[in-house]
Amino acid sequence: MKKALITGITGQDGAYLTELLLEKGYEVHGIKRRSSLFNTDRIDHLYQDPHEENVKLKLHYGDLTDSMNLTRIIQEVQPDEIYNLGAMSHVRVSFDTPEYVGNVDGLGTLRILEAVRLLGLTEKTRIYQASTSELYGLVQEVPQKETTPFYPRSPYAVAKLYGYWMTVNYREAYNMYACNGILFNHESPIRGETFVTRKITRAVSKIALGLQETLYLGNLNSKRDWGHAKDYVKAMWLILQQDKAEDFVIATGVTTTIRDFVKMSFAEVGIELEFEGEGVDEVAKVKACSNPQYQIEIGQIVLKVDPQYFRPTEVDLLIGDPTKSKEKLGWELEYDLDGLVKDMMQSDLKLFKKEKYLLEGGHDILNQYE
Ligand code: NDP
Ligand code: GDR
Repeated sequence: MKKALITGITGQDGAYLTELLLEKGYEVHGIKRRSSLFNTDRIDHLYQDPHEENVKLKLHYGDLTDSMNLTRIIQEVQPDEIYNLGAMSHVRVSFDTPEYVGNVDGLGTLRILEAVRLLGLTEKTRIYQASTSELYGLVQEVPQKETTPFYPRSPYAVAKLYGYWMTVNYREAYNMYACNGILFNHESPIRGETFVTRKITRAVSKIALGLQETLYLGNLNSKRDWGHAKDYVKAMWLILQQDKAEDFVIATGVTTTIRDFVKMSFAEVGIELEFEGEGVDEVAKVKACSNPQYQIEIGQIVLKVDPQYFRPTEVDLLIGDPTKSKEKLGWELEYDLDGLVKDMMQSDLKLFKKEKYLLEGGHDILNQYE
């Protein structure tokens, strides 16, 4: 039975990857940060009581800033595969915490690579590094592929650039099986609530149900190549199953503006929008509503721009070329953007219908301690 160790197991990708590896018969170990509240919601359905026999999922307390902790866990687990998904992954927030991001996202990667080397596991342990399309930053070439030059535009991307090159360097210097998956944006119903897609699908659901009036967003013009996280974790696994360690771009090859993602999400609840104005004055109003289940006023302003969400330096256009991953890995997509939006909207509608039902029954779950 193969053993995998996942950093960032409590995150979006960590949860889907754990599910996939357990299905494939792996013993999965995850590193989880200590927090004052439980933060295992995304993997609770996979959790097994450690007192049971034959436990296939084991959690270890740890942190990517703590070399000794990482080294001890890797020594204990002796993993066949390490997936380094742990990171402070929010681009906007990285401008507020640049040093921390350098430590976790940049040096954290080095700590994993160096632990494997020092423990003499270079031949046994394969390493996947969660690299990102943010490395491309300021547009140098479209679509972006494995050979496109990097130009990072945020502390997050600069830290990830260090992780990228450390992974390449350890592969070349010590002959380690260490690879970068350069993944373009991927989303899902369990995407963090402050990334733009989830912020939109949550707000659209609440607006349709009469629980919120307006959604505030930043730059509506940037373009992203969005896929479904379920498809992308399959690529991570495939990257570690090849004869030769290599880096791969994982993307759909289709790009869409934030504005169009908003339109698509509203369309899921039968609401058609019209956009007016420009820049910070741009708004979206309800033009028509074809679903009588959602009582919304025609002309209601449902979207406004708030400059607090603008970034000091923006990445305007991401569109990836997945040719290499399709040809060499045989990687295929199950979800297109339409399928992704549907999946996210269905899940958030269900969530907020439950909230509405409780509110109507006099249970304000958001203010339960008042
Ligand atoms: P999430 O933000 O959902 O998850 C990040 C995970 O990292 C969480 O489990 C978090 O723990 C953990 N983490 C954060 N800081 C530390 C730390 N100091 N030590 C240990 N663990 C830590 O990210 P995703 O699942 O979306 O992304 C997974 C990885 O892929 C990240 O590295 C991200 O940068 C990268 N990536 C993501 C893309 C995407 O579109 N989703 C695209 C390209 C790359 P906690 O739950 O305690 O906060
Ligand atoms: P990104 O994702 O920065 O691409 O990083 P995010 O969803 O945060 O932003 C995408 C684009 O939307 C614009 N935007 C807003 N973004 C947020 N979060 N909130 C808003 O209100 C808002 N309004 C407009 C942004 O300016 C940006 O252009 C994600 C993360 O998962 C990274 O970890 C990963 O490496 C990359 O994707 C690939």
